[in-house]
Amino acid sequence: MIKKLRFIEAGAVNRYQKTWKNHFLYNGSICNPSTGLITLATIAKQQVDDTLMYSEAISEICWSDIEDACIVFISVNTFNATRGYEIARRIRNIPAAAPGASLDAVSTTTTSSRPLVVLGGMHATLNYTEAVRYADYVLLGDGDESIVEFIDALQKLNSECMPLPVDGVWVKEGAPSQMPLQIPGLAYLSQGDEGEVEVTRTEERPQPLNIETIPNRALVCEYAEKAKKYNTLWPQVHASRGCTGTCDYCCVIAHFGRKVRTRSPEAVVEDIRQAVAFHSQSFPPRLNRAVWLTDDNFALDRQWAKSVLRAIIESDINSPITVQARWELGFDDEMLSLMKQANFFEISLGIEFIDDASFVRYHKRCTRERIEKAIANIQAHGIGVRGLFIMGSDEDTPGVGERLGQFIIDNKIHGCLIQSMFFVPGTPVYEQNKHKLLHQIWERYNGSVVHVPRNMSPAELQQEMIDASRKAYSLRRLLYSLIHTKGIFKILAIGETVWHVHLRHMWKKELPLLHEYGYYYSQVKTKRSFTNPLADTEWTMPYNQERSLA
Ligand code: B12
Ligand code: SF4
Repeated sequence: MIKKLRFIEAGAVNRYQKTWKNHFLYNGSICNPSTGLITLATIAKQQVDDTLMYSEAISEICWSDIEDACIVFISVNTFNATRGYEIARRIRNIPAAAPGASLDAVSTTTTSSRPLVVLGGMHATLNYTEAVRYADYVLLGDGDESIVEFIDALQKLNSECMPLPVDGVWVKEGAPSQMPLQIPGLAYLSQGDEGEVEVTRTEERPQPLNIETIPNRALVCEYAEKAKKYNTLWPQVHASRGCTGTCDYCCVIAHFGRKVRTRSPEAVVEDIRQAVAFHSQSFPPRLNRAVWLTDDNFALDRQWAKSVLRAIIESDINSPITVQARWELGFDDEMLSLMKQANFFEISLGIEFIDDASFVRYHKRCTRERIEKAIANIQAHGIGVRGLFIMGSDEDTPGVGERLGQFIIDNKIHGCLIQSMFFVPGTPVYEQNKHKLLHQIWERYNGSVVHVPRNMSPAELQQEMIDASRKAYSLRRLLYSLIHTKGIFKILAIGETVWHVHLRHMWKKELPLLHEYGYYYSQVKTKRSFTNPLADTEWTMPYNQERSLA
C-alpha cells in the first residue's frame, strides 16, 4: 500500500528564513507557495489520505517526516532547480530498497528504504533529460491527471514485485525486463542493451482540460498560521492556464501550450472565496487585502473573462483584485468597466520593452505607441497599471535604465517588476543565446543578469537595472503616492519601495562578480584560457551543467 505522500516546493536562493523582515519585505525570505503543487497535493489526497506539502517559500522541511514517505513529489522551476536537485539527492541518499522489493518495504522506516523521488514542474518538464538524473521519475507537464495515474500504477504493482530504479538506474536483473510504469508523460533512466544508461520518455500526454480543482491550502505545512500573520503573503488564484502569444522569451507557452485552458466562473469564485478566508483575520486586521489572479493573460478568451468578472460582481467577494494581462485588454471598454465593477484596482501589463525594435526582435506583437494608449485607457477607467519589464534585449543601449525609469514616470505606472532577460531552456531565446550565457547556475536565473547582451557588459546591464529601479522608486515618488493616492496604493507604495531597496542591494552585491564574468567572457571570445570564476564558491552546479565557456 502507498500510505504516505509528501510534496515539496523547493526553495529559491531566498528560501524561507525566520526574520522580522518577513512582516514587510515581500519576496525577501518569504513568499507565496506554489498554487500548482498545492493543487496536486489536493488531488493526491483523494487517493492517499496521509498527504502533506512543504514549501520552502514559507517553512523548512521536516526531514524526519520525509524519510518514511512512499513517494516524494518535488516541484521545480528554473530558479529553484538547483535546490530541487539537492533535495532529491538528499532523499535518494537514504539507502535504496533492493530491486524487487515491495512498495511496503519502501514505506517502512528502516534504514534500507527510501521514498521514490518524482520531479515535476516547468523546469523539470522542459529539461527532463537533466532532471531525470536526479529523480527516479520525471512526470512531464501539468500533473492534475498524470499524478493520479502514476499513483494508481504504483498501487497496482504493490501486490507484485516492485522493481525500483536504484540510484537512478533501471536494473533489469531480478526484475521484469519491461519497465512496469508505461503511463504517458513519464521520463526515467533505463539501461540500454549494452548496459549504458539512457533516458526513456513515454508517449506524449495532452495537457489536462479539467483544471477545476480548488487547492486545499491547509495541506501546506505552516501555511495557515503564516497566511494570517504576514501581509507579504496574499490570496492567489490561477483562473486560466496558457497563452497564445509568440514571445520568444516565454516559458509559459513552452510549458502550458500555445492555447488557453479555463476554469468555470463558479470554480474561480469559490477559489477566491476560500483563498480570502484562508488569509483573513480579524485582529489585527490585514493591511493588504488584495487578491491576485495569477493568470498570465487573463483577458485572452474575452467571453470567458467577462463571465468570470460578472460572476465576481454577483458574488459576495469585495476584496480588491489585481491580475496579469496583455495590452490589448486596454482597448476593450466593456471589459475594463466590468473589471472596475468587480473591484479590480490594478492590471499588471507585461510591457517588457520600451522600444519597437525589441518587440520585433523577440516576436512580441505590439508597439510602444499601442502600449501607451492602452495604459492611458486603463487608467481612464480608474484602474491602476503595474508594469512588468525585461531588460537586456540586444536592442538595449547604455542609458536604457534611465529611459525606462522615465517611461514609468511619464505613463504614471504606479509599480513595476524589473528583470533581466533570463533564459529558460526550452524557449527560443535560450536556443538563440545559449553561447552568451555566463553560467548555468539555475538559482541565479531569478531576474538578475545571466547573459552578455549585445551593447553592454553584464555588469553595465545590471547597473542599468539599478538605475531604472532607483528612478521608479525614488523618495519623491514615494512622497507623491503617500499624499496623492488612496488606500491600497499607499500601502503598495511603501511595501514596494522597501522591496526595491532590497532588490537594488542584492543586484549591487553581484556587480563585482558580473565584472569578473564579463572579463572572462571577453577572454573566451579572444580564445584565451577560461576558468569559471564561480568554481570555488558555494554555489553548486547542476549535474551536466558544469561547463566552461570555451
Ligand atoms: C504566481 C507566481 C509567482 C508568485 C508565487 C510563486 C509560486 N510559488 O506560485 C511569486 C510572486 C512569489 C513569484 C515569484 C517569482 N517568480 Co513567479 N510566477 C507566478 C506565476 C504567474 C503563476 C504560478 C502558478 O500558479 N501557475 C499555475 C500552476 C497551475 O502551474 P505550475 O505551478 O507550473 O504547476 C503545474 C505544473 O507545472 C505541474 N507541476 C508543478 N510542480 C509539479 C511537481 C510534480 C512532481 C509534478 C508531477 C507536476 C508538477 O503541475 C501543476 C498543476 O498542473 C508563474 C507563471 C505561470 N503561468 O506559471 C510565474 C513564474 C513561475 N515565476 C517566474 C519567476 C521568474 C519568478 C521570480 C524569480 C521573479 C523574480 N524576479 O523575483 C520569483 C521567484 C520566487 C522565489 N521563490 O523567489 C517564472 C519562472 C520561470 C522559470 N522557468 O523558472 C514564471 C514561469 C513566470 C514567467 N513567465 O517567466 N511568482
Ligand atoms: S503574452 Fe505573456 S504569457 Fe503570452 S507568450 Fe507573451 S510573455 Fe508569454
